[in-house]
Amino acid sequence: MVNRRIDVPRALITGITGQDGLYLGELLTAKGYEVFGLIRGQSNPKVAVVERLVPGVVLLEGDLTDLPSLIGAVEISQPDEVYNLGAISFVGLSWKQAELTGETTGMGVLRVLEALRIAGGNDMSRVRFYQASSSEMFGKVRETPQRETTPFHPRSPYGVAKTFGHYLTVNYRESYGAFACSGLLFNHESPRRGIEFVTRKITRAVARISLGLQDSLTLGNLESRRDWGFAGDYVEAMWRMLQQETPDDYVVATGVTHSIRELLDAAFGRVGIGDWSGLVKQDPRFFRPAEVDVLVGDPSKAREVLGWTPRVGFEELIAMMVDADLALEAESTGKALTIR
Ligand code: NDP
Ligand code: GDR
Repeated sequence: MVNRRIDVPRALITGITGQDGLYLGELLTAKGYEVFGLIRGQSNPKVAVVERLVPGVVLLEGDLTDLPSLIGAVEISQPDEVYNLGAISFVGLSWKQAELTGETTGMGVLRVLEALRIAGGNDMSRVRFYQASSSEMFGKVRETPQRETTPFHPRSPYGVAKTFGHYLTVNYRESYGAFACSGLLFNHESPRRGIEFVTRKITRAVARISLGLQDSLTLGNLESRRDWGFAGDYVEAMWRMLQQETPDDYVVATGVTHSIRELLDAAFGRVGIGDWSGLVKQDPRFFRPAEVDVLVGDPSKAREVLGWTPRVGFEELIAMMVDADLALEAESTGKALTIR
């Protein structure tokens, strides 16, 4: 039984154990929210991390593939705001587990929206909803930079599932008057990024190579370009979307694009290695069946309407990640890695 506080706003976050969930939980706690987080599995090892970083968080058991558990989470938390961050979020995995990606990343959005509709007795006007949409929906881009009106052409099962979730969010806004917003967020990173993603894979390897713990790094396509920002900045944009008078969709990006090669320059440069060519290998198993070659977002609308601008630039972001991995590797050599 949860003893609800009645004097503060309440937020329910799916995906609270992920990179963005942790930053958002911290942000909302600092703003005085009572934070509820959906947690999945029989014994989720990330519970301790969430409870340490988001003090006072109330964790509710549930899964995006299980509608009754979502209805239960909504009924218990009675949220003012719901942030749907939960997903299979790794694009590479989405080809290998396409059905699960569809169920979680796509149908999961439907289930959260239905949980809100059912728990609200068909009244969706009271709760504000944020959907974590993605620049991967642009895929094979037809306009540069990408903005809210740019047509979608997703290139992976993940991108297709996110596109379903995006249109569903728009549809529930139009069908039921839901205060539902879709954030079209470009890549955002941090020391809390999962090690499967290319930024963290590189910064971790650079730290380990410079400490003599690893000889080389194996990657896939070095030519693709992404618009990389700092996750701590991006969760602020999510919150701002739900504080507006009317719901809408926003691109959140830095407006600057870099290649994987430039990422390697920045990361190896941080530890004083100028020529990394002998340290980086390529392997076909890290190439994707269909690639998104170049992404760069136009954040004008977020800047003008939300008053949002990114604070951390590319070089600073990569330096922050390399430094954090150096500290982590030095501290935990020989032990299992932990999320900070
Ligand atoms: P992470 O991969 O770090 O976190 C994903 C979260 O989803 C985890 O908390 C995970 O829980 C949870 N999850 C996975 N499957 C389920 C399920 N079946 N039921 C409930 N929860 C589940 O992602 P990020 O924090 O980086 O991203 C947050 C969201 O934003 C995602 O939806 C992602 O697709 C989207 N996005 C991310 C961008 C980025 O650059 N980071 C850019 C644009 C969109 P567990 O820990 O238990 O596995
Ligand atoms: P992305 O991020 O697919 O953009 O999705 P990721 O870091 O996985 O890939 C970025 C680019 O790097 C290339 N690449 C490699 N990628 C990985 N992971 N591992 C490698 O070894 C490697 N070598 C080259 C990829 O081909 C790609 O071009 C992220 C996720 O957070 C999504 O959930 C989110 O929606 C989008 O960002 C915006």
